[in-house]
Amino acid sequence: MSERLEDIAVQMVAGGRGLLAADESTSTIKKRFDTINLESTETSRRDYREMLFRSDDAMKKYISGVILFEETLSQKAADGTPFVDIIRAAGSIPGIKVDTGAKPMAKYPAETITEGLDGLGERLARYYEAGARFAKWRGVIAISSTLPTRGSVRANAQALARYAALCQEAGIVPIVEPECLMDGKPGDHTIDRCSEVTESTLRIVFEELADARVNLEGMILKPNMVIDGKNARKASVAEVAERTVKVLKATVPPAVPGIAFLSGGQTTEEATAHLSAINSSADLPWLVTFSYGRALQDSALKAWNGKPENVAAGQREFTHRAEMNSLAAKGSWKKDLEKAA
Ligand code: 5MM
Repeated sequence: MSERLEDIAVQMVAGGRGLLAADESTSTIKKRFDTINLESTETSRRDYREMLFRSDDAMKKYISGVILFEETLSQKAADGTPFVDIIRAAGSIPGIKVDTGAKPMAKYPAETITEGLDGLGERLARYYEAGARFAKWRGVIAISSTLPTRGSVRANAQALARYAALCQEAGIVPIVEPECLMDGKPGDHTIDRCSEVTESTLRIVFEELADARVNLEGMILKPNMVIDGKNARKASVAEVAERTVKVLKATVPPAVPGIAFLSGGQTTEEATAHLSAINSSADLPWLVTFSYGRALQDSALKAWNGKPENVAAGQREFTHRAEMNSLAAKGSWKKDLEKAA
């Protein structure tokens, strides 16, 4: 496998394959497990993730890489095989979330700044040794009638750019994730407001990436789609696709090899339908795929329900969602395929 950043970046988004975001921090995975009344322990987290990573068909055909939480990068399956080896054996690339979370931003009420830059160079060297070839950092941008502020967008964009430069020096492809929240509070913003905020955020992010001398060919962008807030009316699939493509074309240079969307609180089927419609648009200058957390995992988590006898059922659900999203990454998903399954 090539170790050039540009080649790894293309491998992450090409061929209708996409990324599995399995990097839930300990507090987020606890929330997910609460929905199935399962206690979050090192062992239950291992069992759940082993179920996903050992879904052979899904991993080989549809998943180009997995974003891991630090604990999982060095964790072993029940039989002692390192997770990194299982992921690699399926032809998929191990990656790691390296930010330490979005924290309240001083003097900016209701906004956050993502932390984790101190000592990041040394951590990246260790993650590279452990097998990670890409990383992820998520900046969170709140949307309301008065937010975000320019100060918070600028600070988050600068942190994303510093992180991306450090990754590239360490031989690791940075996933740059500026998430303009669909499901923040109050979440009643219109698609127009989302479009305006996403466009100005991406402009600032690319300014900061240029100032930080980040090589655009050796990175992946992980943006939100342009969509109504979770508590607002729902625009049609065609409108979400059209408006998302318009904003991305206005802001993302074609030198960026790939865009891998987050799902952000959309239902599993919405996230697939939107991705497929986006990929049906003409003349996209980048490869466009998924980097979903909830939209790939929700149904698998429910089917597994924390029980060893349900591993195969969980894997079937995961494989189905991965296949549907792979079709969407080629613009060829159809609703009937869901019903048929
Ligand atoms: C899987 O969730 C990721 C980690 O979240 P926390 O740091 O809060 O635990 C998250 O960053 C994720 O990678 C992206 O937001 C995409 O996930 P969704 O569920 O929005 O597709």
